[in-house]
Amino acid sequence: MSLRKAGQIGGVELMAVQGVEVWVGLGSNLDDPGRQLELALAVLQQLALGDSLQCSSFYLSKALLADSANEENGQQPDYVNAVAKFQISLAPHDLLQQLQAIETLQGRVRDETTVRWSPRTLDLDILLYADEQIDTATLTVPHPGIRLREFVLYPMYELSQSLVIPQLGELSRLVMRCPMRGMRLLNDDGRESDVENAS
Ligand code: A4P
Ligand code: MG
Repeated sequence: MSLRKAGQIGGVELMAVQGVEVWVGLGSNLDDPGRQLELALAVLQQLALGDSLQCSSFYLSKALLADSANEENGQQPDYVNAVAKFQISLAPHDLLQQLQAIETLQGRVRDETTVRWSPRTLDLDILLYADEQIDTATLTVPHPGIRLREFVLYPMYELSQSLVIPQLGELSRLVMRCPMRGMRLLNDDGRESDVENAS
C-alpha cells in the first residue's frame, strides 16, 4: 500500500498517494444512460494515471430497489452498469469528492427530498481502494453492495478472474453464487445479448 502522510493543513490530513489501484462502479438509468457512462469514463480517464484505466462491457440490469421502495420508486427504468479499474494518486475521500463532482456535473440531483435509490443520471461508487478497508461516516470500502449485485460482480470478473476482495474472498466464488436477474450485455452497437453467450 502506498499511502503516506504528507502533513496537515487546518486539521485536514494530507495524504500523498502513489499509484493506488481503485475499482469504481458506474450506473445510470436516466437521460441516455449509455451516453452518461461514456461521458463519465472520459472524465475518469483524466483522473487515472497514464493509460491505466480499463473498463468492462456495459450491462443492462433491472433496477435494484430499496426495501422501502414506494409506488413511485417501484417503477424504474433499467440501469446501464459497468465497472472501471485504474491507478490514481488521490486519497480515498478525495476520490469520493471527485466522483460526486462528476455526478453533479452530469445532472445528478442529491438533496434531502431525494428518495433512496431513486432513478439517477449517474452513480459512481468506490468499490475497492487497493486492499484497504475503510469505514467512516461518508465512506465504506469495500462497497457494502458488492456481494449481492450482479451488475457489479460480473463486470468486475470481466476485468479480473483472480481477484480476492477484502472481507469477501474470491471474486469467482461470489460470481458463481450470484443470480443474473436477467442482466443483458450491451454490445457496442447498443444491441443486447445474453451474458452467458458473450465471448
Ligand atoms: N458512501 C459510502 N461509501 C461509499 C462508496 N464506497 N462509494 C456514501 C460511494 N459513496 C459511498 O450515496 C450516499 C452516500 O454514500 C454518499 O454521500 C457517500 O458519502 P449517494 O450516491 O448519494 O446515494 P445512493 O447511491 O442512492 O446511495 P447508496 O446507498 O450508496 O446506493 P448504491 O449502493 O449506490 O445503490 N440497480 C441497478 N440495477 N444498478 C445500479 O447501479 N444502484 C443503486 C444505488 C440502486 N439500484 C441499482 C443501482
Ligand atoms: Mg451511490
